[in-house]
Amino acid sequence: MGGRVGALSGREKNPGRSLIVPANHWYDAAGLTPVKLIQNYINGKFVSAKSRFSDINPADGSVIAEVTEADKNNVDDAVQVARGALRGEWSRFGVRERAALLHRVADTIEKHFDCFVAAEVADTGKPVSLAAKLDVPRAAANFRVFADLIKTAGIESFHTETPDGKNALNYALRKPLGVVGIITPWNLPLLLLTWKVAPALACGNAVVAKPSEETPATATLLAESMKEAGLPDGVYNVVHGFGPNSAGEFLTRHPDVNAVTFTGESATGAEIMKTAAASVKPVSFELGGKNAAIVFEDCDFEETVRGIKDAVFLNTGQVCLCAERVYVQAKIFDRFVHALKQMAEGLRLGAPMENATDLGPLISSQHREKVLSYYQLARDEGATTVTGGSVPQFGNSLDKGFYVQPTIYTGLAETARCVKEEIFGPVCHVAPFDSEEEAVSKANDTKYGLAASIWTSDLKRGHRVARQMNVGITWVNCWFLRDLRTPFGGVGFSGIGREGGMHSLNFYSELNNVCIRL
Ligand code: NAD
Ligand code: 6OH
Repeated sequence: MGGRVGALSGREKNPGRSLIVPANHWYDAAGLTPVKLIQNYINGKFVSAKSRFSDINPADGSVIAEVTEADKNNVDDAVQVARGALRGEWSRFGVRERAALLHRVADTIEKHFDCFVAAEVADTGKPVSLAAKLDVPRAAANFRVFADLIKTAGIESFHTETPDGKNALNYALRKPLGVVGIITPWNLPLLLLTWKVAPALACGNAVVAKPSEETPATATLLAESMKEAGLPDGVYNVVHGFGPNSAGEFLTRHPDVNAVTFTGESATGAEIMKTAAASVKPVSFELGGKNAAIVFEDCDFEETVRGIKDAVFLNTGQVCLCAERVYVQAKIFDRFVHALKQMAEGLRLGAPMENATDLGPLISSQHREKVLSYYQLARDEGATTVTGGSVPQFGNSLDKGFYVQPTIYTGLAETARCVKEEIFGPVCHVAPFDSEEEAVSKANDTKYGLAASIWTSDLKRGHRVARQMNVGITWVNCWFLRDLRTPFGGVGFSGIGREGGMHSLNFYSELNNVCIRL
């Protein structure tokens, strides 16, 4: 990698900032003419395909690049080379070598930090400050954490004494699953991809990744990091395309893919489960949410308002963990709504590459239609609009982007669709409650169960309420504060299984128990 000021669209709008864009797939052989072509990566090489689709910059609707859509043969090639790689040089990498390699991948991500940030910002429209603070550092951290963990992960062992007097030693061997299919969404593209790639490689698997069609760039850049770090060809492969009848389905249906790990919408998870069922593949699913925040009257008010502002609006509300339902104890309800409204109105919507920007656009025109249809529905369902509810006007090229106003509603019934369905935008409904019991009951009244946050100065209450939350992750007086060793996942429609720390290592490996008669 290396390169020069390049083809990413943020550049034109922000001439002051130099973006380093890698040569390989962004430029032709002379390294000068932008080819703006993002290709599949199979067996250590960039591979083209006949069918193409456009990678759109959500900040102004411009085309960033053309992307080659993998056909069935490309996906099959990727799976077969991954299978082959499992038998080759990669199989001779011991734990220490794999860990060292993962650290080198993290090093290359850090070395090409600006490049990854620029690519992520261009694809997603997220503010450069967020990509630089969250997405790219977390990608490097994902590799480092699993590099360190695999080195120290113990194996289960038991000294066995049977009732009839036999003695044995049992111990479990950790082996790779084989070829892992990885399907990821567009909201935190590199973060969520590496959250799966890193433990999969730590366990010795080979992977075929299918990033979202909306955000193909950083998965492709990662291929270059893998190469630079010395990963044998065929161990990390990328196929681009869509879901049904495209690369996503071809990958999940493929009989030689041993497991599927997926992050995305619950309905997509259900489809993938059906497809993967034919060959009895293990699945790990991180799906949608309709997360609640519960704000008690004894909370640290200022800190809580700031925390809820992040929980609702970070990444333009496009984080699976975002709070779309905020329950506030009646005594502080009016004051809280007013303070959150001021916070929302203080958020600076703008060009993603500007350092001062707090909120970028939504990912696509189609997603904006969805979010705006919920804004309309909220009004139809009788909501009071505290702030927002519409599309901002900039008077420049950003008007062609997919922006919406940060929005707060009150006054909806708990049965309203806007209180029940995941919107995935910068929007929340704030409702009052009287008792702790009522808040818990309302928060848990959902088919989802990903995350919850509880805001209180009473630590006993924090523990008590956390225990009653029907979710995979509960935060007390914080939100999205991550320790990568902890179990991460959801209940109900929010997912199957847990990833994080040993939970990831256990999903990405087969345990083979050995019993030795003593
Ligand atoms: P999505 O489900 O539409 O797409 C995710 C990925 O699945 C994409 O790569 C897509 O091409 C692929 N895909 C779609 N249909 C497929 C099929 N039939 N077979 C195989 N692959 C298929 O999700 P999205 O719109 O990209 O992301 C937003 C959703 O993801 C939200 O619901 C959000 O809550 C969820 N999400 C969950 C988490 C979590 O950790 N729980 C994290 C991020 C996003
Ligand atoms: C969803 O949009 C965010 C998921 C976050 C993680 O998977 C993580 O590991 O922090």
